[in-house]
Amino acid sequence: MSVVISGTGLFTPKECITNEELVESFNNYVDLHNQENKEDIDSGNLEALTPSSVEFIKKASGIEQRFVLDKKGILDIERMKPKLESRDNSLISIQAEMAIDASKKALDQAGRNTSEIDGVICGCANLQRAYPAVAIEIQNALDIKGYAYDMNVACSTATFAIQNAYNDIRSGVADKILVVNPEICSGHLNFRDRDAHFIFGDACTAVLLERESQSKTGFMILGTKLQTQFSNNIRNNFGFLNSPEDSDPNSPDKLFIQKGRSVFKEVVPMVQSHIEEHLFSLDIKIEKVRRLWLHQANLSMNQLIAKRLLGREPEDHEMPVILNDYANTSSAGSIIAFHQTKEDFSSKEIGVISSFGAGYSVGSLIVQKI
Ligand code: CO8
Repeated sequence: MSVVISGTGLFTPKECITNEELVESFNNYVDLHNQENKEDIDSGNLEALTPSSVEFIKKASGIEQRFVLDKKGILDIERMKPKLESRDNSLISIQAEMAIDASKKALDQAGRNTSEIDGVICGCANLQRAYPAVAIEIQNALDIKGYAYDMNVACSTATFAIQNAYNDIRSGVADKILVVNPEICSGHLNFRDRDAHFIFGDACTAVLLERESQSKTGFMILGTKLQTQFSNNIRNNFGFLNSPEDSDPNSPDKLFIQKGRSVFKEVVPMVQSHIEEHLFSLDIKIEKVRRLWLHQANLSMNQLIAKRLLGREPEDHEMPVILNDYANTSSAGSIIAFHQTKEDFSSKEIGVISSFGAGYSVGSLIVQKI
């Protein structure tokens, strides 16, 4: 018995920040900071901040813009973080709202009602609260019976969550499960950090999985494979022990920090061998793979992974890129690429969805159009 991805959905925030807008705001902040601290900088007590550049961002990452929940707060140099209204407990939370929108689209695509769903898994790099689970809130709002839970494997959460759903459906625990990835990356991005201020955007994806026997459309999952290996190179120390530890809640380590170069060097070979081993275990040659839907963090990284796998430069249609428009949306990235470019697949054609990121963590799904 196998499992099918019968529908996908995407929530994209209405507001968008171009590289030009982001760099203009960042450089205004740098000018102001350097003017205000001129004496200390001149006397050598403080290092001057260095401006960012549109050319660097495009060249180093491939990112051209990002969608965000709040543009004004991010670009305001007195604030440099999104301004989100606090909602009282009687109102739906922001992440649940994003996920409900994406879920309805996935259900529509699959031709399913919420009454047919047995469970919800909500996974993302940053959850807005510890409990009750955002997944249970989504389950409640959509009137879904069964069970729901949250999980976090940073950028790899979608593939890890899909493996959970896949195993539950195969074992008979459930027939149909919704996996949602509401990523508000702008909430934990340090917009004052020149090395990272351009990297992330916000979005939410939803994937509906169901028993193969019950779906006539979609993509059959031929296999799943997960891998983790500890690294401090992508880290965020925000957490519930910050207060008892008397740790400064505003210190930069409470936001996203990475050693981008090391991540690039270490993760590329990890992902390459991971996908090669996965395909080998299923006796599928790389020539049979029509498309690689890779995690959307860095364009050169994806080009290098695809080149090493294919043994040649990838064609654009073999490795879709959405990070130019969306930036890195953590676990949603590879699913956005899949969602946007899966429609031209013919029956029996094979593709690979692969996520990678903090942990380190790598996940892959080999899928075949029904
Ligand atoms: N403008 C101009 N110049 C800059 C800027 C800037 N904004 N930033 C850095 N530079 C300069 C540097 O100072 C350096 O100058 P010099 O050579 O004089 O020292 C030069 O540019 C080169 O800097 P880098 O070596 O850092 O630049 P790279 O070419 O390596 O590019 C990247 C940096 C884009 C970060 C690249 O290394 C990269 O993308 N690596 C892969 C990262 C990756 O895949 N990360 C995945 C993490 S995502 C994840 O797991 C999710 C975590 C949870 C999400 C939470 C949401 C917030």
